[in-house]
Amino acid sequence: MRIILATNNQNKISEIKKILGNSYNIFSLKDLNININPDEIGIDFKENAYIKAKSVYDFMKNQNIYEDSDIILSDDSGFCIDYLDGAPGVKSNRYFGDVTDKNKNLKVIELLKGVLKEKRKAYFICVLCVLSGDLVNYYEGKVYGYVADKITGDKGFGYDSIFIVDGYDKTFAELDSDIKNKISHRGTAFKKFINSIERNCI
Ligand code: ITT
Repeated sequence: MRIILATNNQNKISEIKKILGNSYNIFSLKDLNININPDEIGIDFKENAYIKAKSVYDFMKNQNIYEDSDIILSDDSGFCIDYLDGAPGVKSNRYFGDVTDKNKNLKVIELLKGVLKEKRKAYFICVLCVLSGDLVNYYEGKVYGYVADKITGDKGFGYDSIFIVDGYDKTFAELDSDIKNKISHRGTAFKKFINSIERNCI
């Protein structure tokens, strides 16, 4: 069984490989020479996750490289801030335009300038779409915390350096990757996925 990661985000690939460990046969799109970047036009995380997995599935079918036991796995994730009515949310990658992660984080800090801690609540969400032939399954994970008023830490990616996770007095970017993966939105969604595989539900 091959697990094909339907993502072009190298940071996600690294995290996913760490979470899944050595027990699975994992391929990136690059490994299979698949060069596609579908438009994420869905209205929510689930729709976008499906769009990404289905585009890779259709491409592989067309190229005759899809094997019956293949699992295509996509990850649609985002950062949702209460004070911004859930933004950047489903548009987390492009909400602030084509700018660096650092500039996205600075923009968030600016938008929340002067806002009290109680009103800075936020969460990360990850929705996995797992597609194998006609079977489609979804797994969701969330992690709660609040938005910091400055950038701290240099690990991780995206909004990690401004997200202080509940139960820790640290941003995700200050935590070692194994701790982040244990408690993160992605880690939780993958726990559910692994559970399904182990129960032979996929
Ligand atoms: P693919 O669609 O190719 O998978 P992407 O980066 O466009 O890559 P998304 O559409 O799911 O992926 O965008 C999610 C964005 O949310 C991502 O680019 C980060 O900015 C942010 N994000 C997701 N997971 C994160 C995490 O664990 N830590 C920090 N930021 C994260």
